[in-house]
Amino acid sequence: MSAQPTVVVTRRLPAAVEAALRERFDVALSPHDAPTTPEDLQRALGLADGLLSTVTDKVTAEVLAAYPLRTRIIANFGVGYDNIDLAAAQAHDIVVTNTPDVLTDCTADLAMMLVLMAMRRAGEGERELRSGRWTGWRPMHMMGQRVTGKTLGLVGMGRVARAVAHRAHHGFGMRVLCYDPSPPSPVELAALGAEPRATLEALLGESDVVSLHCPSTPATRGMMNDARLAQMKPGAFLINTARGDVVVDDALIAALRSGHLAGAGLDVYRGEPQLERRYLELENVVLLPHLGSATKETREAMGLRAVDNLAAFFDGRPIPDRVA
Ligand code: 8YV
Repeated sequence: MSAQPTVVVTRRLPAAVEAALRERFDVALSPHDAPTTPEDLQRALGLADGLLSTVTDKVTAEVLAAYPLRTRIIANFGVGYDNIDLAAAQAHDIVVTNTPDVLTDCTADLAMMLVLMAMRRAGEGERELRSGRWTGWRPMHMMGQRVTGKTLGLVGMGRVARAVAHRAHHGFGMRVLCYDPSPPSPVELAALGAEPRATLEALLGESDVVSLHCPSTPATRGMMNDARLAQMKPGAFLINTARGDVVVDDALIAALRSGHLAGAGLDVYRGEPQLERRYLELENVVLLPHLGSATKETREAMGLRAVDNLAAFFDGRPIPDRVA
């Protein structure tokens, strides 16, 4: 019997996922569950047939220039794969996969939660209560903004955005607009109650709350800059569950400080886990630590999906979630 393929797993994963990996592969599980260094990754790429990576592993062109390079597949745990230089992976004949679908609902739930938390000032309220500053009910205490009937603008209309549209329109009575260079079909949009806008500018100018659902690409990095934030309605909110580098922090902080924007809800940051410290001083920002897909069910499903991708590759079957 031929030896099983070797797979290096960079982080600890739910028990069922680690068990499935052990069953199929000669697996090196993460010993200390810490983000990898470039050297860790190069060592893994030189030793293993497959790598199971996450958002905290930066698989850059420099990392992939490692010699010798044994790895033939990188199964990324997550729908986003901007942590991997796809062109460099392709140049080295390395297959890259992601884990779509299984995290759609939970990420959409979290985006909706940030809409609600930001508009209803939930973080601010909890901080007041926990710090003992709450003096009791009063008619004008911490008045937020009504969500029902407001206009939600979705930037990007992929799986997660569509799930947010469904929740916002059918669950919260919101009007939903969307902007995507390749939008879903009119029939699909109608079912979600979403109206397309031809330009990002049009969407920004009409939305009470804008939620970002685009990947981080050269075209979207820095997209929400001073000019784009200025195009948002005065008193609007910005929600980001996509990637931190889509937003220019200086621009967002200025818009929040000046009062042009009423608030923001952020789950992702440029240079995670570092974040722009000035956000911490702003009461009108809800800050979460990249929890979009963080439910037991979803993290297990993401892991098993990565295992399926690895297994299909090594079995020579069609690879379900190949992105490169
Ligand atoms: C993951 C995410 O937690 O899937 C994504 O793109 O941002 C998150 O759901 C993260 O990528 C884990 O690697």
